[in-house]
Amino acid sequence: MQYTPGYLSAPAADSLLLWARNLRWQQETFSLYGRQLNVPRLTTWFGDRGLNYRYTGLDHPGEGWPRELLELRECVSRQADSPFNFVLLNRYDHGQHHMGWHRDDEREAAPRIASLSLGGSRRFRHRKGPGCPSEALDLGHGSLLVFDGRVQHMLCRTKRTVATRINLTFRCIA
Ligand SMILES: O=C(O)CCC(=O)C(=O)O
Repeated sequence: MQYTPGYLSAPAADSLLLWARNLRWQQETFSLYGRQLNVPRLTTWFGDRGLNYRYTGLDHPGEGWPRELLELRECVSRQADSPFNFVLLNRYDHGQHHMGWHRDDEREAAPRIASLSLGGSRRFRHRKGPGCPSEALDLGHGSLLVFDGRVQHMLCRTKRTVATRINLTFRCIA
């Protein structure tokens, strides 16, 4: 885990957050015992044209990059030493929006992920595997976390009132 608080200046993080709030967000669903349930967050993405990031049974085709992310992608790629070609954005509007324990270990995705956080600070946990002790990191506005997606990780629920958080996870998809 390589955590850089204040990776973006406050004004740069503020203006990226404003821009990101107005993207076309999707409510994805998953099926459990025959019922369709909402994923507890909103999602959108960008990627190189022709790419398709498929996870949890859903396709996420790349259709190019908005100019607002081009320079950021270059900087984050240099910082993480990885040529990112896809970014998945998650939006957490309140404390019940979260992401449970999982690994990002799809065969077509490189393990290195760079995660930029905007908005309300939220607690991220990581651990070697089920039953292992976990460590916590509070991901603040404008921070960057570079990590290995094969490590189990999650974004915790909270009962606190929290501001909307948007997170951009830069990835390299084959
Ligand atoms: O929102 C976060 O910081 C966690 C995102 C995450 O775990 C993921 O996209 O795989």
